[in-house]
Amino acid sequence: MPDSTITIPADLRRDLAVQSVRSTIVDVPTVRQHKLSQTSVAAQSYVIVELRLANGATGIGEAATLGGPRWSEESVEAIKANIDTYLAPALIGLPADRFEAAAARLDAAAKRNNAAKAATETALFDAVGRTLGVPTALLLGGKVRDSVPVLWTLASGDPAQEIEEAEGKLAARLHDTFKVKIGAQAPEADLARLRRLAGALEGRARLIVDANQAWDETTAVRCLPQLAELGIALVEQPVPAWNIGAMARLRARPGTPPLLADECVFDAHDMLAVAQAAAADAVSLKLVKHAGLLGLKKVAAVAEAAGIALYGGCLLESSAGAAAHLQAFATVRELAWGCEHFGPQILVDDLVEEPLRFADFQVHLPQGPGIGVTLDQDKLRRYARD
Ligand code: MUC
Ligand code: MG
Repeated sequence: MPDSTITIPADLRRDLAVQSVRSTIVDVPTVRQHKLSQTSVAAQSYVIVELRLANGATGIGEAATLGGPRWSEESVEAIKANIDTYLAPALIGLPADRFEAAAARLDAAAKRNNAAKAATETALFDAVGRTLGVPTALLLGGKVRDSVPVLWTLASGDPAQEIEEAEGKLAARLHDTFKVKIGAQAPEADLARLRRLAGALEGRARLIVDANQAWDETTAVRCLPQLAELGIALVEQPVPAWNIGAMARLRARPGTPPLLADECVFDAHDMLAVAQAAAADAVSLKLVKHAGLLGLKKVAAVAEAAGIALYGGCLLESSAGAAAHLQAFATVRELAWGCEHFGPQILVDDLVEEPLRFADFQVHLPQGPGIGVTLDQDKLRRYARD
């Protein structure tokens, strides 16, 4: 056997030991109010994780939240406390390339806390990628695409403003699919709003909706056929996360549009339960739910095995969090519904040196090692919470 032409430093293992982990809460204002059924935000709050290896390489990760512990149970304050007190100490000294072992240590150190774990695990992948000079996608199976179709979310609740916003995105060739957040008002008011949007954008844009668990089954039975008549292509989490049975019954009714599982699928066990109940047509993949890149790929694998389509979800991450998602989304064979990583564009400012590139209705996988973006330390200081 000839010698390998790749030089692997003899002391790589020792060099990869996790030396330190730092977490910082940041608050970045959004360009407009973003209203969901359960919360409304004018600023996005993240925990940025910076992890340093013995070899001097650093890696970053981002944990996104939406309006405090309302979208899920994690708040930035809790995420930071749990990273500092439990998750970081569990990784110190571990060679950073032992991703599965690291995930097991994080699971032993804390129950759930999936956003906190995801940010910490992402920083491991970033640091190892930077050490080896390879993108995170390579460590996850290798990329099958360089860009992903990306939608924009309409969530001001004011249809006139939403039509104007959508027109701007279409004209700039940024987005031609729009997700409308519903459930903050009565279903009839949302249906009237959607009627206006569908009429104004007919033939030029695709619409999907996200109710964020707002409806009960009876409301969903009444409203889903009306959404289908309006041409809504996909309905995300219409009923509470616990009610997988309702999702399955709704899905079996004629006239129901395809259903997208979001809050009802956190880990691979949840995905299996949804698959066994035939409760969804597609699943939204998010690092904050799946506890990291490995967890995301496991959920994706269970969905693929059940014939459930994949959708690249977000929690309004900055380019840092969005880049990590793209590294994973680039590696799944089919991403039938594209992704929704418009987060970097709804912030007044980004947290990285070179924000993600949006063009021709796609968001592009950043080039370079690790997650492909570098934290801007000035921005980190500017938006850090005192
Ligand atoms: C969600 O539930 O999908 C993602 C985009 C958005 O507007 O809200 C989030 C969370
Ligand atoms: Mg959702």
